[in-house]
Amino acid sequence: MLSTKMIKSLNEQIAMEGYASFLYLSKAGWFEGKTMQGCASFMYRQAQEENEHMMKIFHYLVEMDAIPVVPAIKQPPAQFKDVKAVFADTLAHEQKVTKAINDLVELAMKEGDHATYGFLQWYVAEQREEEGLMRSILDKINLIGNGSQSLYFIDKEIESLNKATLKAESAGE
Ligand code: OFO
Repeated sequence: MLSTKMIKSLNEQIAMEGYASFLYLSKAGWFEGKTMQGCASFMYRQAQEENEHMMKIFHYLVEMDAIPVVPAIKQPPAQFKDVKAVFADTLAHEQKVTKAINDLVELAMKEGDHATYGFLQWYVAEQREEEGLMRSILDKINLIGNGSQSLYFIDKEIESLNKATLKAESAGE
């Protein structure tokens, strides 16, 4: 049985994952406006993933006989300074989510809640992966440059990265 505090915290995490999904969606829209289809596809896929992360917690709460709360929709920003700023913001946001997951893990340990502790390990690995991915994209942007002549090449890089991720996902990696 989950504690009241754990149910509240997991519901807050549902809201955070839902917001992350919307934030990625907003970035997809921004890239569409710049006709950077590779980056837009990357952001759409991330938005979908975050939605799945949200649903995973939703179903976990149901499984544990607790009530999941559908969060209110908080509006993400729709405008971004430039391509590098979009990915820098993405990394910063993923770091914020990692901190929230770590806090949840600590709560589970404190409460001796082994079921939730085990459940959260998937999120720990996922956040490590996502932070690494965003960091490598920022490194690439730093190499290629962030000026208008570089946008085509950044878009192609992200497009191939996105295709590789999709391929790995369909292979179940
Ligand atoms: Fe939900 O994985 Fe990132 O935020």
